[in-house]
Amino acid sequence: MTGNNGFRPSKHCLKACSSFVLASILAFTLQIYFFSPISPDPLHLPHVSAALNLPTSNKLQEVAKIGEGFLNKPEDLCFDKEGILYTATRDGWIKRLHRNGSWEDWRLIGGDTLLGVTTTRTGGIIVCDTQKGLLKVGEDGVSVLTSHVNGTEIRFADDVIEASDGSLYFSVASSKFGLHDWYLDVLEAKPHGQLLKYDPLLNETSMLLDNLAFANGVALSEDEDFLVVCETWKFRCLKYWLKGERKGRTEVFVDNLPGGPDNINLAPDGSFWIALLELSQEGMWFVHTSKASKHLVAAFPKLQGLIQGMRKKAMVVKVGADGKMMKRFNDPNGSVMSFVTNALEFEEHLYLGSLNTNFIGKLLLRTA
Ligand SMILES: [Ca+2]
Ligand SMILES: [Ca+2]
Repeated sequence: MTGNNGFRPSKHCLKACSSFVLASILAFTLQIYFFSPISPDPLHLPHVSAALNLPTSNKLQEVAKIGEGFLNKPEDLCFDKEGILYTATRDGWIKRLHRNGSWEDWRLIGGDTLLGVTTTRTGGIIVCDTQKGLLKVGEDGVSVLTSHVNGTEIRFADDVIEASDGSLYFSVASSKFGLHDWYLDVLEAKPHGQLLKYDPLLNETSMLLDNLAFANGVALSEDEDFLVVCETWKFRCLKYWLKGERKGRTEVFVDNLPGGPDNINLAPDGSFWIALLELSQEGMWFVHTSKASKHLVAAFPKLQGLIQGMRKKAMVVKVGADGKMMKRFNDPNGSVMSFVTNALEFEEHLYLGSLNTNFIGKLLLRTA
């Protein structure tokens, strides 16, 4: 009797326990699906690119570290005509490097949301603030140039370039997710990016393109006849014609890049330097092809850190004005440079910005 009495409650208990576990799994699954911040599509991964035929090198490990310890994750940088370097850092500063090698805390904007910068012909710089829009920063202070397009607030302005007529072309990476949720935009894999134009004479902002897949770097061609805008998670850059018969038309500039393109800069020879992001670590790409994995990662943001490959590597490529791959530099294990977001050529050196360093990398190009 005792044995039987002892057995019945434990069977009962087992049943209750398994019901509880099943109910928990169901609740957990419902929680992940119905309260998910994303409604994902599968991400189409790039085919093997021509860039992979270029030899990999450890070239990015040869950089000199400039401003080390003084620069908190300098995502982008630019030079003015005097050769002064400007960068925006995660602590809300615009910092600059003078010709004599001295760094200056130049202007404090605040926040941790500053990204792309460019110099202007009339002096000062323009900076993308992912919360406020497009800011002008000069000796006389900081002002907001534009914060709305078509009556909607501009969120996540990412990169900007000035044309010789003073027009500013800039990207909005995502109109749905903010800077700190950028990985959700990649997981969702729906195009929320835009290419905008600010006309300083009319003080108007207009939309040139929308439905871009995380619109990131923006550069002008040597003759300013076209813009190149990077679509990070389509692993490609688009060409938007500003002049000639094809004005207003869009075509693919380069695709099947071996990483997600971040910022892009015109090189002195008319080609372009592009920083590429490793969106996932090797072996983890399945996350981007499975909706269930995407929901799971979106529900537990800490998982993103385990999947992302940006902090483990760095890669930049040089692409000709015809879209042909010319060079490829790597830090294959991220031991010196990682999460490189920008590569800008100036006076025979390549300057590398990053969202994972406390310095700007400087690489001599003559021997590269
Ligand atoms: Ca830039
Ligand atoms: Ca960027």
